[in-house]
Amino acid sequence: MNDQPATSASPTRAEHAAGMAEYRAEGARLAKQLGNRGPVRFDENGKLHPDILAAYWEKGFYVFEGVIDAAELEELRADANNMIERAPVNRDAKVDAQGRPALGLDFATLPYTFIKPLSDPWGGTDVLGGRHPTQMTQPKAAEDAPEDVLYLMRSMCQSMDSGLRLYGHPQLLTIAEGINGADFVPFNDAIFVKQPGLGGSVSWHQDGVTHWDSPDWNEGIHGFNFQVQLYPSTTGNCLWVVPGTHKDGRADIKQIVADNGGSDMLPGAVPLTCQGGDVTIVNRQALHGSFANTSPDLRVSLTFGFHRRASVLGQSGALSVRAEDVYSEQRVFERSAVIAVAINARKNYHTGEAPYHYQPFAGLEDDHRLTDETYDRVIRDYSLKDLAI
Ligand SMILES: O=C(O)CCC(=O)C(=O)O
Repeated sequence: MNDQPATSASPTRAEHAAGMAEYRAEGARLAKQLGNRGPVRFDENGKLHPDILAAYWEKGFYVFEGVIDAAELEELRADANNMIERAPVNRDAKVDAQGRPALGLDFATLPYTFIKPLSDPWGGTDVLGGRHPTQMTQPKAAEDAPEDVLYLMRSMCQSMDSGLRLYGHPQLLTIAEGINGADFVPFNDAIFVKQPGLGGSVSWHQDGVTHWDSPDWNEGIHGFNFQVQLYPSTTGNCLWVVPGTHKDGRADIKQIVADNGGSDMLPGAVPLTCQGGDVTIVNRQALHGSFANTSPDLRVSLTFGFHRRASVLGQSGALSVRAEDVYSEQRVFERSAVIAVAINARKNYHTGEAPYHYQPFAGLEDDHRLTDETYDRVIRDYSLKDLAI
């Protein structure tokens, strides 16, 4: 990581926010013209509506309004807040702010990542396959800002009961099926926490790293990510996307930033503003990023992705997965089992809702009920089996 404190040349929080005001307004104006937001709609067969699919494939992202109802949103907020409160007090600590053992000390990998306030930890580094080649503006934090702030929280299906149930949400899984086919498989999950005046940036990047030079390359080959927004996400704290870039192959980000006079305010980018309970999908090949949160608003985004099975099978570990891992049939089955257990966890809780039928586990539902045994076998440390490409 490269989360060094800002220098004396860095803007203050107020200067950063003011310097972006015009860009934000222009982005919001462009976003309104795109026609890729609204409630989720399905066709007469219960499949994702073709008009939504067409808009997604054209723009590379879609904003679904009001997918998560108020009761579920409250549960997700409560569980995410619990996870935040139970984080270690800093990156080296073992206890939370109240002196309790931090959550996740017994996980194979600690589920928290910390950074310096308002920093860009990945920009201009080799981490995550070097996919963030330029660094964002890192404004100066306030004098009284903490040393370390939370950036990412992982393993939501293990850390949050409501997170496991969300992973089995029938509408979200129907969207995943519409994009990646009925035999779709999981990627990973991470919760981005952008605290007001403290949250760091995520430098401009494209997510995928495996298939850029593949003879079968196409606009859907690296899958997509959901983001479930727990709070309103604004032009001051949200994710930004350059529409249509998922179709163009690997972007020369260094050149794009250089052509923009070195500024990280890339032309044509649009903000994915949302209300709490809205859900976005972003193609993992789209050029996207987010700025340091110099706004007064918190953003918490539950982020989890899905792939086409064919994109993953036989590939090797990438991004935060060990390069020596191979995505065999067995590995794909074991990671996909999290979906099957999540569907059952949701069915037990939301008894009036029709559960999603996950084709790869047809006939195997009884082996994937949520029990102590399946928890240990499937959910515990499931992120070690992530399928990153
Ligand atoms: O939500 C953010 O700020 C960044 C998300 C992102 O870059 C990603 O999911 O790849």
